[in-house]
Amino acid sequence: MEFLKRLGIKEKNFGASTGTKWLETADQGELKIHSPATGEYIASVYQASEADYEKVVQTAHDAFLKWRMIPAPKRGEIVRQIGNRLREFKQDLGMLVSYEMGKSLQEGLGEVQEMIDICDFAVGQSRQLYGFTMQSERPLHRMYDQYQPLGVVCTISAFNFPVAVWSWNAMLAAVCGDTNIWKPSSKVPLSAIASQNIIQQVLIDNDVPEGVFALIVGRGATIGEQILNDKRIPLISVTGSTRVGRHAGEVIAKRFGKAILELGGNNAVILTPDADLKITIPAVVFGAVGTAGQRCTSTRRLIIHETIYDKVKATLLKAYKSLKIGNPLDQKNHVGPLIDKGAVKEFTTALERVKKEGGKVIYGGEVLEGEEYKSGSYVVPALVEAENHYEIVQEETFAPILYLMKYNGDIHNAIELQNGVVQGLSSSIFTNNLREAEAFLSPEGSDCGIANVNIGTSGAEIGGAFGGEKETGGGRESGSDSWKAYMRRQTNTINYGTKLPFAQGIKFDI
Ligand code: UN1
Repeated sequence: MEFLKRLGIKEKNFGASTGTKWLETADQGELKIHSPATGEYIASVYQASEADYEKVVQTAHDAFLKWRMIPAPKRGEIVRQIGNRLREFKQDLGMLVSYEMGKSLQEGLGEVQEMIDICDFAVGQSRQLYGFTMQSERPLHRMYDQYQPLGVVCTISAFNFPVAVWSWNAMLAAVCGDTNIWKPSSKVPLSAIASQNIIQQVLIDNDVPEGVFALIVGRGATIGEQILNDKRIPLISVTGSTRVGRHAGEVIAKRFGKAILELGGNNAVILTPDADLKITIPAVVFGAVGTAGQRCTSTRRLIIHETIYDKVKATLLKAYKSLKIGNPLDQKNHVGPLIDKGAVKEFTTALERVKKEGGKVIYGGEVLEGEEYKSGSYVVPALVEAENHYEIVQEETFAPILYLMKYNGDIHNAIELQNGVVQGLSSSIFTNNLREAEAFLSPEGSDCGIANVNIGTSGAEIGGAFGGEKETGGGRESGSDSWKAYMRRQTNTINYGTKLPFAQGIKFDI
């Protein structure tokens, strides 16, 4: 396929790079990557060895010592050029993301657009990275805080966003003066290798120190554990399940490392009697079936006022019936495959469990068969009537299942249901009622990291801080002031007088 060639994907690819140099290990096993869209074999990736890991970390560390002394706007200039390269390759990389991961081409292109956007954002940020100036209580003293580069950062990304989440972390890290090691999901390493190939030319053209943008594809049980335990890596950003994140968080905390954890979500949309259904229905359907329900931000629960429940249910049923399921590269289709057969199993198991608990599957749930679906990863998105307290509803199932539930009375009852789960990533309300919207956004409103009004739970812009509360992990990445996590904060007090007054008026004469 031509686009694979243009992205530098060969039949067999190495899994570790220090920036422009690929490490040529070929004896640690090969990942054979098939497209969940068609079942076709795409290419293979050699997994990195522990020795490769050692080399990558050392190179990233050596690079940090140089990179941190390059003025931030000059580092921003590299990121600006990376953004331009990504613009050139948007179509090809978007296609690979869609082909390797299974999300629709529109969403694949959207993911690359997120990469471009975060590059632009990081370039602007590179001329800011502001600290405060404070007023000292002592005469002839000056006090301020400044942000210093932190060191080697590692981004462990998940299969569902094969490239964007890396760029949120790596581009900010780069302007902050850090170097970045990327450990992508072993389910989608080709998109990572292609991204590395795309940025490589910028690194060569600008003589960027080897190790500023590194990549390592390897086993979680070996390389992953090495990363978590490695004191040379002061910050690790982990996107994944709550189970994976809990373990990572514990290991990193033990060595006083910093962690950004983007873990599970169990995102709800509240529909009040004042919701404008014209915009609500497409938002809910996109939120629930986009990326085949495999976004952290996917809509999983719909909390509907009892007075509009039947109407919403009927409209949703109609919308679900019109969904076209099939090859995500074909733009007429709305829903692509799940990532693999394991995910299909989780989907069907969840539906079995909800039925046992008293839920009612009112649409979908089938695993599709036939030539178009021969990868075995296609399912019909499910609509299920359920209750919030069911065990399965309390869990995040990474698949297109939307649980419908009723609330009665006022908005506070809906908010209680929305907050009544252990996760806290994204939430939204559809209403034209100012009081309801403001209650939802108030201190007694949504307890999530993201709370939207008249917008779905997924599809956040990069300009906001992205992340969640409770078991979602508490980290923030991407926009707003998330950059601060990638820097070391330092308070400076300078005495430019001839006396030594102590703070708090303490007398100490010698
Ligand atoms: C994720 O699912 O891990 O808000 C990230 C969104 C995307 C990012 C999702 N911008 O849906």
